[in-house]
Amino acid sequence: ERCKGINGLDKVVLREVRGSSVEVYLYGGQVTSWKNDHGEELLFVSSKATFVPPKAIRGGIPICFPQFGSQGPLELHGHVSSRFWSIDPDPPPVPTNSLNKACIDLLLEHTEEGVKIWPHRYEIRQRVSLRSGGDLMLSSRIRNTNTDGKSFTFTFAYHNYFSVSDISEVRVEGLETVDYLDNMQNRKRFTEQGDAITFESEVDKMYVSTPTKIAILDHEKKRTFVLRKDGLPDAVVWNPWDKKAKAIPDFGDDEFKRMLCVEAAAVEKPITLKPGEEWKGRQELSAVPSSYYSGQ
Ligand code: TA6
Repeated sequence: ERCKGINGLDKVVLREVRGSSVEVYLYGGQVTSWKNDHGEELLFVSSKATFVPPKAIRGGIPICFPQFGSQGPLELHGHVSSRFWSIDPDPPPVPTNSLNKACIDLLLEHTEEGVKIWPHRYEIRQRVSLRSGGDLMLSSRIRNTNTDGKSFTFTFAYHNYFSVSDISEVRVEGLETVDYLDNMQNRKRFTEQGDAITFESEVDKMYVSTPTKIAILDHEKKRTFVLRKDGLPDAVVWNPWDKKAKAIPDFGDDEFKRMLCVEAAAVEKPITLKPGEEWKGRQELSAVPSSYYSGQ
Protein backbone atom coordinates (compact mmCIF):
# COMPACT_ATOMS: atom_id res chain seq x y z
CA GLU A 1 0.00 0.00 0.00
CA ARG A 2 1.05 3.62 -0.51
CA CYS A 3 1.91 5.56 2.65
CA LYS A 4 4.24 8.16 4.12
CA GLY A 5 7.77 7.10 5.01
CA ILE A 6 10.67 8.91 6.69
CA ASN A 7 10.45 12.74 6.52
CA GLY A 8 6.98 12.35 4.95
CA LEU A 9 8.44 10.96 1.72
CA ASP A 10 5.95 8.79 -0.22
CA LYS A 11 6.63 5.08 -0.23
CA VAL A 12 4.90 1.91 -1.39
CA VAL A 13 4.88 -1.29 0.68
CA LEU A 14 4.45 -4.65 -1.08
CA ARG A 15 3.47 -7.66 1.03
CA GLU A 16 3.33 -11.37 0.20
CA VAL A 17 1.02 -13.82 1.95
CA ARG A 18 3.79 -15.64 3.83
CA GLY A 19 5.01 -12.41 5.40
CA SER A 20 7.82 -11.15 3.17
CA SER A 21 7.71 -7.47 2.24
CA VAL A 22 9.40 -4.79 0.14
CA GLU A 23 9.40 -0.99 0.54
CA VAL A 24 10.04 1.40 -2.34
CA TYR A 25 10.40 5.18 -1.98
CA LEU A 26 9.08 7.24 -4.88
CA TYR A 27 12.09 9.46 -4.14
CA GLY A 28 14.79 7.83 -6.26
CA GLY A 29 12.44 4.96 -7.20
CA GLN A 30 14.54 3.24 -4.56
CA VAL A 31 13.91 -0.04 -2.74
CA THR A 32 14.91 0.56 0.89
CA SER A 33 13.65 -2.63 2.54
CA TRP A 34 13.32 -6.31 1.55
CA LYS A 35 12.28 -8.61 4.39
CA ASN A 36 11.95 -12.39 4.36
CA ASP A 37 8.95 -14.24 5.81
CA HIS A 38 10.60 -14.17 9.26
CA GLY A 39 10.61 -10.35 9.08
CA GLU A 40 14.44 -10.24 8.79
CA GLU A 41 15.78 -7.22 6.88
CA LEU A 42 17.96 -8.37 3.98
CA LEU A 43 19.13 -4.99 2.66
CA PHE A 44 21.46 -2.46 4.30
CA VAL A 45 20.41 1.17 4.80
CA SER A 46 22.85 3.34 6.70
CA SER A 47 21.73 4.56 10.12
CA LYS A 48 22.99 7.94 8.87
CA ALA A 49 20.93 7.95 5.67
CA THR A 50 19.29 11.38 5.67
CA PHE A 51 16.22 10.82 3.44
CA VAL A 52 16.51 14.54 2.60
CA PRO A 53 16.47 15.42 -1.13
CA PRO A 54 18.57 16.09 -3.13
CA LYS A 55 20.88 13.61 -1.39
CA ALA A 56 20.33 10.04 -2.59
CA ILE A 57 19.25 7.58 0.13
CA ARG A 58 22.38 5.71 1.32
CA GLY A 59 21.48 2.06 1.00
CA GLY A 60 18.80 -0.29 -0.33
CA ILE A 61 18.94 -0.44 -4.14
CA PRO A 62 19.85 2.93 -5.72
CA ILE A 63 19.29 3.06 -9.49
CA CYS A 64 22.36 4.31 -11.36
CA PHE A 65 21.40 5.95 -14.68
CA PRO A 66 22.40 7.48 -17.13
CA GLN A 67 25.94 7.17 -15.80
CA PHE A 68 27.32 4.55 -13.42
CA GLY A 69 30.25 5.81 -11.35
CA SER A 70 32.13 9.09 -11.53
CA GLN A 71 33.79 8.74 -14.94
CA GLY A 72 31.76 11.02 -17.21
CA PRO A 73 30.13 14.47 -17.27
CA LEU A 74 27.36 13.74 -14.77
CA GLU A 75 27.19 13.50 -10.98
CA LEU A 76 28.19 10.21 -9.36
CA HIS A 77 25.79 7.50 -10.56
CA GLY A 78 23.62 9.91 -12.57
CA HIS A 79 20.62 11.79 -11.24
CA VAL A 80 17.63 9.39 -11.17
CA SER A 81 18.29 8.42 -7.54
CA SER A 82 17.63 12.04 -6.53
CA ARG A 83 14.44 12.53 -8.57
CA PHE A 84 10.82 11.94 -7.55
CA TRP A 85 9.46 9.03 -9.61
CA SER A 86 5.71 8.55 -10.14
CA ILE A 87 3.43 5.53 -10.22
CA ASP A 88 3.36 4.52 -13.90
CA PRO A 89 -0.13 5.43 -15.20
CA ASP A 90 0.24 3.03 -18.14
CA PRO A 91 2.38 0.10 -16.96
CA PRO A 92 3.46 -2.75 -19.24
CA PRO A 93 1.11 -5.79 -18.84
CA VAL A 94 1.88 -8.25 -16.02
CA PRO A 95 1.94 -11.79 -17.48
CA THR A 96 -1.15 -13.54 -15.99
CA ASN A 97 0.70 -16.67 -14.85
CA SER A 98 3.56 -14.63 -13.41
CA LEU A 99 4.96 -15.39 -10.00
CA ASN A 100 4.80 -11.66 -9.25
CA LYS A 101 2.54 -11.76 -6.23
CA ALA A 102 2.73 -8.03 -5.66
CA CYS A 103 4.31 -5.42 -7.87
CA ILE A 104 4.56 -1.69 -8.38
CA ASP A 105 5.38 0.09 -11.62
CA LEU A 106 7.30 3.36 -11.43
CA LEU A 107 8.04 5.89 -14.16
CA LEU A 108 10.53 8.73 -14.47
CA GLU A 109 10.83 11.01 -17.48
CA HIS A 110 13.44 13.64 -18.29
CA THR A 111 12.72 17.14 -17.03
CA GLU A 112 13.47 20.30 -19.05
CA GLU A 113 15.85 21.14 -16.15
CA GLY A 114 17.50 17.77 -16.57
CA VAL A 115 17.87 18.23 -20.34
CA LYS A 116 20.24 21.12 -19.57
CA ILE A 117 22.52 18.69 -17.68
CA TRP A 118 22.12 15.65 -19.96
CA PRO A 119 20.78 16.82 -23.34
CA HIS A 120 18.44 13.92 -23.98
CA ARG A 121 14.79 12.93 -23.49
CA TYR A 122 14.00 9.53 -22.00
CA GLU A 123 11.49 7.42 -20.11
CA ILE A 124 12.73 4.96 -17.51
CA ARG A 125 10.17 2.46 -16.20
CA GLN A 126 10.89 0.24 -13.23
CA ARG A 127 8.82 -2.71 -12.03
CA VAL A 128 9.47 -3.90 -8.48
CA SER A 129 7.95 -7.33 -7.81
CA LEU A 130 7.75 -9.43 -4.70
CA ARG A 131 7.43 -13.01 -5.91
CA SER A 132 5.93 -16.03 -4.23
CA GLY A 133 8.58 -17.35 -1.84
CA GLY A 134 9.82 -13.82 -1.18
CA ASP A 135 12.20 -13.29 -4.11
CA LEU A 136 12.64 -9.66 -5.17
CA MET A 137 12.65 -8.88 -8.89
CA LEU A 138 13.50 -5.49 -10.41
CA SER A 139 13.11 -4.91 -14.11
CA SER A 140 13.78 -1.69 -15.98
CA ARG A 141 12.94 -0.38 -19.43
CA ILE A 142 14.69 2.68 -20.81
CA ARG A 143 13.37 4.36 -23.96
CA ASN A 144 14.99 7.13 -25.99
CA THR A 145 12.22 9.71 -26.58
CA ASN A 146 14.45 12.29 -28.30
CA THR A 147 12.56 14.18 -31.03
CA ASP A 148 15.75 15.60 -32.57
CA GLY A 149 16.82 12.24 -34.03
CA LYS A 150 19.69 11.96 -31.52
CA SER A 151 20.81 8.61 -30.10
CA PHE A 152 22.07 8.49 -26.55
CA THR A 153 24.55 6.28 -24.71
CA PHE A 154 24.27 5.30 -21.04
CA THR A 155 25.59 3.00 -18.35
CA PHE A 156 23.33 1.47 -15.67
CA ALA A 157 23.44 -0.39 -12.37
CA TYR A 158 21.22 -1.72 -9.59
CA HIS A 159 23.46 -0.58 -6.70
CA ASN A 160 22.43 -3.37 -4.31
CA TYR A 161 23.43 -2.92 -0.64
CA PHE A 162 23.15 -6.37 0.96
CA SER A 163 22.95 -6.67 4.74
CA VAL A 164 25.56 -9.15 6.05
CA SER A 165 26.36 -10.16 9.63
CA ASP A 166 30.16 -9.78 9.35
CA ILE A 167 31.97 -8.83 6.10
CA SER A 168 35.05 -10.82 7.21
CA GLU A 169 32.87 -13.97 7.10
CA VAL A 170 31.33 -13.35 3.67
CA ARG A 171 32.28 -15.20 0.46
CA VAL A 172 31.24 -14.36 -3.09
CA GLU A 173 30.97 -17.23 -5.59
CA GLY A 174 30.53 -16.94 -9.33
CA LEU A 175 33.22 -14.37 -10.15
CA GLU A 176 36.22 -16.71 -9.99
CA THR A 177 38.61 -16.25 -13.00
CA VAL A 178 36.44 -13.34 -14.30
CA ASP A 179 38.20 -10.17 -15.51
CA TYR A 180 37.61 -6.96 -13.55
CA LEU A 181 38.43 -3.25 -13.82
CA ASP A 182 39.82 -2.04 -10.49
CA ASN A 183 38.15 1.27 -9.61
CA MET A 184 40.93 1.84 -7.06
CA GLN A 185 43.56 1.65 -9.81
CA ASN A 186 41.96 3.86 -12.45
CA ARG A 187 39.91 0.94 -13.80
CA LYS A 188 43.04 -1.07 -14.67
CA ARG A 189 42.10 -4.60 -15.88
CA PHE A 190 42.95 -7.76 -13.90
CA THR A 191 41.76 -11.37 -13.76
CA GLU A 192 40.22 -12.65 -10.51
CA GLN A 193 41.95 -15.58 -8.87
CA GLY A 194 40.44 -19.06 -9.00
CA ASP A 195 38.53 -19.31 -5.75
CA ALA A 196 35.71 -17.56 -3.93
CA ILE A 197 36.25 -13.89 -3.10
CA THR A 198 36.68 -12.95 0.58
CA PHE A 199 37.11 -9.51 2.17
CA GLU A 200 39.78 -8.00 4.37
CA SER A 201 40.13 -4.44 2.97
CA GLU A 202 38.47 -1.86 0.68
CA VAL A 203 37.21 -3.41 -2.57
CA ASP A 204 35.84 -1.52 -5.58
CA LYS A 205 35.91 -3.87 -8.59
CA MET A 206 33.84 -3.86 -11.79
CA TYR A 207 33.69 -7.48 -13.02
CA VAL A 208 32.99 -7.60 -16.75
CA SER A 209 31.07 -10.17 -18.82
CA THR A 210 30.18 -12.14 -15.69
CA PRO A 211 28.00 -15.25 -15.39
CA THR A 212 24.28 -14.50 -14.92
CA LYS A 213 24.26 -15.91 -11.35
CA ILE A 214 26.35 -14.70 -8.40
CA ALA A 215 26.12 -15.97 -4.81
CA ILE A 216 26.92 -14.05 -1.63
CA LEU A 217 27.35 -16.40 1.32
CA ASP A 218 26.87 -15.06 4.86
CA HIS A 219 28.55 -17.65 7.06
CA GLU A 220 27.19 -16.55 10.43
CA LYS A 221 23.56 -16.25 9.25
CA LYS A 222 23.86 -19.50 7.24
CA ARG A 223 22.22 -17.50 4.44
CA THR A 224 23.09 -17.14 0.75
CA PHE A 225 21.92 -14.27 -1.42
CA VAL A 226 21.58 -15.35 -5.04
CA LEU A 227 21.68 -12.54 -7.64
CA ARG A 228 20.44 -13.49 -11.11
CA LYS A 229 20.63 -10.87 -13.84
CA ASP A 230 19.58 -10.45 -17.46
CA GLY A 231 20.71 -7.71 -19.84
CA LEU A 232 23.31 -6.62 -17.26
CA PRO A 233 26.62 -8.25 -18.22
CA ASP A 234 28.76 -6.74 -15.46
CA ALA A 235 28.85 -6.85 -11.65
CA VAL A 236 30.36 -4.28 -9.29
CA VAL A 237 31.63 -5.41 -5.88
CA TRP A 238 32.18 -2.64 -3.32
CA ASN A 239 33.00 -2.36 0.33
CA PRO A 240 34.47 0.98 1.53
CA TRP A 241 36.18 -0.60 4.59
CA ASP A 242 37.14 1.60 7.57
CA LYS A 243 39.05 4.58 6.13
CA LYS A 244 36.64 5.28 3.22
CA ALA A 245 33.62 4.67 5.48
CA LYS A 246 34.82 7.40 7.86
CA ALA A 247 35.08 9.79 4.89
CA ILE A 248 31.43 9.26 3.88
CA PRO A 249 29.15 11.57 5.93
CA ASP A 250 26.01 9.46 5.59
CA PHE A 251 27.75 6.20 6.45
CA GLY A 252 28.45 5.03 10.02
CA ASP A 253 32.14 4.46 10.86
CA ASP A 254 31.77 0.74 11.51
CA GLU A 255 28.84 0.01 9.19
CA PHE A 256 31.23 -1.36 6.53
CA LYS A 257 31.29 -4.57 8.60
CA ARG A 258 27.58 -5.17 8.00
CA MET A 259 27.17 -4.46 4.28
CA LEU A 260 28.40 -5.52 0.87
CA CYS A 261 27.45 -4.00 -2.49
CA VAL A 262 27.15 -6.51 -5.34
CA GLU A 263 25.61 -4.59 -8.23
CA ALA A 264 24.09 -5.88 -11.45
CA ALA A 265 25.44 -3.46 -14.04
CA ALA A 266 26.06 -2.55 -17.67
CA VAL A 267 29.24 -0.50 -17.39
CA GLU A 268 32.13 -1.79 -19.55
CA LYS A 269 30.19 -1.46 -22.79
CA PRO A 270 27.87 1.57 -22.65
CA ILE A 271 24.47 1.02 -24.27
CA THR A 272 23.32 3.17 -27.20
CA LEU A 273 19.65 3.72 -28.08
CA LYS A 274 18.30 5.41 -31.19
CA PRO A 275 15.12 7.51 -30.80
CA GLY A 276 12.19 5.17 -30.15
CA GLU A 277 14.43 2.22 -29.16
CA GLU A 278 14.03 0.58 -25.75
CA TRP A 279 16.52 -1.29 -23.54
CA LYS A 280 15.46 -3.85 -20.90
CA GLY A 281 17.41 -5.14 -17.92
CA ARG A 282 16.39 -7.10 -14.83
CA GLN A 283 17.67 -8.73 -11.70
CA GLU A 284 16.20 -11.29 -9.31
CA LEU A 285 17.37 -11.51 -5.70
CA SER A 286 16.69 -14.49 -3.47
CA ALA A 287 17.89 -15.32 0.04
CA VAL A 288 18.19 -19.05 0.71
CA PRO A 289 19.57 -21.08 3.64
CA SER A 290 23.26 -21.72 2.87
CA SER A 291 22.82 -25.43 3.51
CA TYR A 292 20.52 -25.37 0.45
CA TYR A 293 22.83 -23.40 -1.82
CA SER A 294 25.69 -25.68 -2.74
CA GLY A 295 26.59 -23.65 -5.84
CA GLN A 296 24.18 -25.44 -8.17
O1 TA6 B 1 29.60 1.06 -6.78
C1 TA6 B 1 30.84 1.43 -6.25
C2 TA6 B 1 30.90 2.95 -6.16
O2 TA6 B 1 31.01 3.54 -7.42
C3 TA6 B 1 32.07 3.32 -5.27
O3 TA6 B 1 33.17 3.76 -6.04
C4 TA6 B 1 31.49 4.43 -4.37
O4 TA6 B 1 31.59 5.67 -5.03
C5 TA6 B 1 30.06 3.99 -4.27
O5 TA6 B 1 29.70 3.46 -5.54
C6 TA6 B 1 29.16 5.15 -3.88
O6 TA6 B 1 27.89 4.58 -3.77
P1 TA6 B 1 26.61 5.52 -3.64
O7 TA6 B 1 25.58 4.67 -2.92
O8 TA6 B 1 27.07 6.74 -2.84
O9 TA6 B 1 26.22 5.88 -5.03
